[in-house]
Amino acid sequence: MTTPELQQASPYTTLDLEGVRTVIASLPPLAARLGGTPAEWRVWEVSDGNLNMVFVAEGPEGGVCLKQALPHVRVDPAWKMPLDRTFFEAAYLRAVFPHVPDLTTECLHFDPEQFILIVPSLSGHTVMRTAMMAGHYHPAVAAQVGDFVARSTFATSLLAEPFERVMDRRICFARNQTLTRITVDLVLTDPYHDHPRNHWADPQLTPIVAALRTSPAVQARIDSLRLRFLCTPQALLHGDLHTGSIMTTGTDTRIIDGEFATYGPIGFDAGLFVGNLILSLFATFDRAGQAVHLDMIQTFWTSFKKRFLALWQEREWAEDRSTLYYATTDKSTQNFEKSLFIQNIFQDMAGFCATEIIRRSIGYAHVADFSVLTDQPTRTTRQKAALLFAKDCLEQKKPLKSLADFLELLYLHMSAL
Ligand code: SR1
Ligand code: MG
Repeated sequence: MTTPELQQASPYTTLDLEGVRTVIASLPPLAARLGGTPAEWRVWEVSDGNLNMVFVAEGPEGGVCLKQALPHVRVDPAWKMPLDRTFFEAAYLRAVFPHVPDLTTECLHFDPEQFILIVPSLSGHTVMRTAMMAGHYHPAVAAQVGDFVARSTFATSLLAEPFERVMDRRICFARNQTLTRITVDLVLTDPYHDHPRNHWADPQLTPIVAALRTSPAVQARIDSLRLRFLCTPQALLHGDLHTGSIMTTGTDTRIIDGEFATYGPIGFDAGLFVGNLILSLFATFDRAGQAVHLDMIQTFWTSFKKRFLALWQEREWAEDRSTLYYATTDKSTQNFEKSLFIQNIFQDMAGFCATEIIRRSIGYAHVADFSVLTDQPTRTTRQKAALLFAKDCLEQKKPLKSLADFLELLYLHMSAL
C-alpha cells in the first residue's frame, strides 16, 4: 500500500452534477449497479461535512455515493489543502471493511488522479446527529458503534496481526499528515490558547474558557493526551468518530467518513463518540431523552469492552500462536494485563471525550446539537454545564477509575440543569 502518485496523467478537476454522471457512466460495474441509462439517473449533491464534495447518484437498480476532495476546506475556500484525503479514506475502508462489513461501506472505486471515492449509497439511513436533534435516539446504535470500535481496532492492532503487517499499515497512514495536523491543532491545541480559529457566541462562556486555559491540571492533561495521540499507535483509528460520521436506520448502522484514519490510541475513537453523545445529552431538554443518552454511553462502553476482550480471547485460542505478543498462559497474569490494557483505553476515552466537548464548543468546528435550544439562557446553561463536565474530566480532582465514576461526574453536572 503506497501513497498516491504526485504526477497525474489527467489534471484534477472538481466535478459538477454532470461530471458525476460521466464518471459513473465510464465505470461499467458501477453503471450496472445503477441500471438503466445515464440519462435516467438522478444525481444530487449531499455535501454535509467541512471538507469535501459528496454526491449521490441513483438509477432504477441502485445507487452510489461519490466523494471528491477539494483543494481547500469546503466550508472555507481560503484554507488550502492537498487532495490526498480520499486516498486515506479509501485505504481505511479497504483495511477495516473485511472486519466490519455490516457496519461500514465498501470502497467500490478510488481514482487517485481525481481523488474520487465511490461507495454504495445508504438509502433510508439518517445521520445520527440529525436524528438525535429531532429526538429520535435509536439506542441500538450505541452497541453497534461499540462493536465497530472493538472489531476495527482489534483487527488492525498487534494483538491480532504480526508486527510486519501492522507496521506496513502504520507507514501508509503515517502519511495522513494534513488531517492529523488538523486534529492536533483543532482538537488538541487551539482551544487551550488564543487562536483566530476559536470562537463562541455567548460571552458567558468566556470565564470557563479562561479557567480551562489557566488550570495547570488541564494544561498538563492536554499535553499528555496530545502526546498519547501521536505516540501510541495501538490500532488504526477512524479518527473522526462523531455522530455526523454515523448513518443509521435505527437497526442498520454504518460508520462513514474515515478520512482522518491514523494509527493512535483506541480511546481516541471511543472518546470522540462518547463526547458527542454527551454534547447531545446536554442539548436534550427532557429527562427521558437524557436517560436514553446515559444508557447509550453505558451500552457503548460495555459492548466495546465485551467484544474487544472476546476477540482477544479468540486470538489466544487460535492454533497459530506464533505471533502472540501476550503469550502467557498464566490466567491471572493474562487477566491482569488485559484489565490494564482496557483501563488505559478507558482513561484515554475519558480524556479525549473531554477534548471533543471543549473543541466542539469553543474551537473551530462547532456541533449543531445546541441549536435545537432556541431559548438563549437555557442554551448557555447547558453549554456551560458541558464545558464544566469536560474540565472536571481533564482535571480529575477525584480520579475517574471506572465508568461508574465517569457517569457519577456526569450526573453531578446534569443536576445543574
Ligand atoms: C477543517 S476540518 C474541521 C473538522 O471537520 C472534520 O469533520 C473534523 O472533525 C475536523 O476537525
Ligand atoms: Mg467528516
